[in-house]
Amino acid sequence: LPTPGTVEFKNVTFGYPGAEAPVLSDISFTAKPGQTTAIIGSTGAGKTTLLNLIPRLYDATEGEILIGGVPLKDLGRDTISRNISAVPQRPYLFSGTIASNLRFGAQEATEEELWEALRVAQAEGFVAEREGQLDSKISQGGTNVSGGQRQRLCIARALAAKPNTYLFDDSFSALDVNTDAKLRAALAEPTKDAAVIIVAQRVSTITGADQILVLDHGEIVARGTHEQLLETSETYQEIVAS
Ligand code: DCP
Ligand code: MG
Repeated sequence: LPTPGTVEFKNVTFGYPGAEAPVLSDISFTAKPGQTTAIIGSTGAGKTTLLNLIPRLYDATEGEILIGGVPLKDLGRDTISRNISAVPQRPYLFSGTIASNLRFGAQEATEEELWEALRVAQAEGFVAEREGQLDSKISQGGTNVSGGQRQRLCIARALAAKPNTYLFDDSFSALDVNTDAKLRAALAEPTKDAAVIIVAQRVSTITGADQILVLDHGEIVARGTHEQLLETSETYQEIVAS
């Protein structure tokens, strides 16, 4: 695999096809390997849209996104999907076993590696309790596991692929505060060389982030660490207070 995955947005503007106003305006930031970049902002601010541009679900209308210094459009779909694990806001499991769901994007992963990914994702316990364990069946859409379990299985799937860029879209908000904290602590080791971008609802999820981007109506209105933003950003103070 190429490039440690520095993700760089350079003056990115994006509007959905057919829409009048852009959803993202002039977005610039760098997410470095070994660091966590958090994105916070109210519903509809454009957080999911921003993340979705990275694996090229859509292409920027203006500006450029680079990974490891290479423009996305020169990287190729295969390289992009091998290097990026994205946990979507509504994570999806398909009909099959737990193992086959986890091996999506990590065909070679051994059972030991799958268990390790489950351990980090705080999903080891409930998988161990299921009859058949890794071979237990998941129904289409994952309707036979709870929402929080589905979310953790999708986090385990992302980890099993061992990418150099992780995108977590609101992946921790369905977890209780305790599990959220444990999971993020466990993530530190396996993601230590990766660029991690986290969209969060809860401020407590991201207080330790290396940089926080405050997104409002498609614009970055403030950026900094938690401590810096508490001093400089009214929008951030409002989010903290809410
Ligand atoms: N939008 C759109 N077409 C889509 C998806 C979104 O027109 N296929 C619009 C709806 C919002 C804006 O884009 O006005 C931003 O949507 P996002 O899903 O990116 O917003 P967030 O992820 O920030 O919102 P939430 O916190 O609710 O997930
Ligand atoms: Mg969203």
